[in-house]
Amino acid sequence: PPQKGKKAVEFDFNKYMDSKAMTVNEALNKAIPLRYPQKIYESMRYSLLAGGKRVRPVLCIAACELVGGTEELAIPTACAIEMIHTMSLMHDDLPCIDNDDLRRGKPTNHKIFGEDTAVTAGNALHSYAFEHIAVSTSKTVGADRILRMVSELGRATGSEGVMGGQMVDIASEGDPSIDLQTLEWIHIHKTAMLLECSVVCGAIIGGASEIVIERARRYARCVGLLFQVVDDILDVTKSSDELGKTAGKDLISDKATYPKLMGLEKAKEFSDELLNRAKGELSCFDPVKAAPLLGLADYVAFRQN
Ligand code: GRG
Repeated sequence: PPQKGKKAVEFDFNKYMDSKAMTVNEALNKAIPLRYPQKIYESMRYSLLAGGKRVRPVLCIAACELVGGTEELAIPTACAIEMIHTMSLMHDDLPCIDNDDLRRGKPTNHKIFGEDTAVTAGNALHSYAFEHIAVSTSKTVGADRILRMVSELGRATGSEGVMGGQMVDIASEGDPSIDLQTLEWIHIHKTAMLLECSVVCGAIIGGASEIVIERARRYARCVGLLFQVVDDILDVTKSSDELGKTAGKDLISDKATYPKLMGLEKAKEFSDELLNRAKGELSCFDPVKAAPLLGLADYVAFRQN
């Protein structure tokens, strides 16, 4: 309920999310058309256009709009981030890593196109993402902002970010002694940094001041970690619902998760705390302008998949 003296902000989050996701899907479809050599583009488009919640590009657009920029300005960067996210999923699904058969409800990329093509098409998506930012935003913003975004994105996805997180995750697989600190390090690097980068790039391209960029970063850091804590909680609660039992599969499997290391109740308390901290970072903004990012934090916290 709204606090006394504060007017409730009317905001249809689902409508916002659907319409932004549709815009992103159209832009992604246009960004990578089918051409020669056909197979690499088919493979890139197969995973890129296979659905997905589009949380990262929508965060990027919402952050840009929060600081006074437009959707149009943020779209190429938002799409580039989704390209990198998609390639990380394609590579994560490979037999040498997670060996998954299904992704976004469809057979994984290597199941359709073969491992050789899935690796190559993933690499192509990674390179193209940077080209897309440089080429498509150079018409609308100055080189200083592009340079900053490219360096944020490179750091967030390289060995100091997602790839570093992936390495520690691989190294600690099946390790029964993994502690909460290591688990958090993995999650921050493997998952939270790209979500954080989405918001930070949105703020940069929208022309935010340093102070606002750092505030957006702190909001996004909480949302990023929240994303993974909720993922871990869902793994437990979803599987217990499916099994009709009280203990879900990830309380008994080898995988280290928040519920496993701190207990389900404490993990839920931690997710509430992260949600409050994320929202607290936005309290200095006009609530109407902050409504999409506040809604996105709730969406991440209360999602069911
Ligand atoms: C170069 C970025 C990069 C990575 C290569 C394979 C690898 C190294 C990293 C793995 C990264 C990974 C799979 C992280 C998990 C992130 C995560 C929580 C994915 C699920 O995200 P959702 O729920 O998925 O947003 P949708 O399908 O909705 O987009």
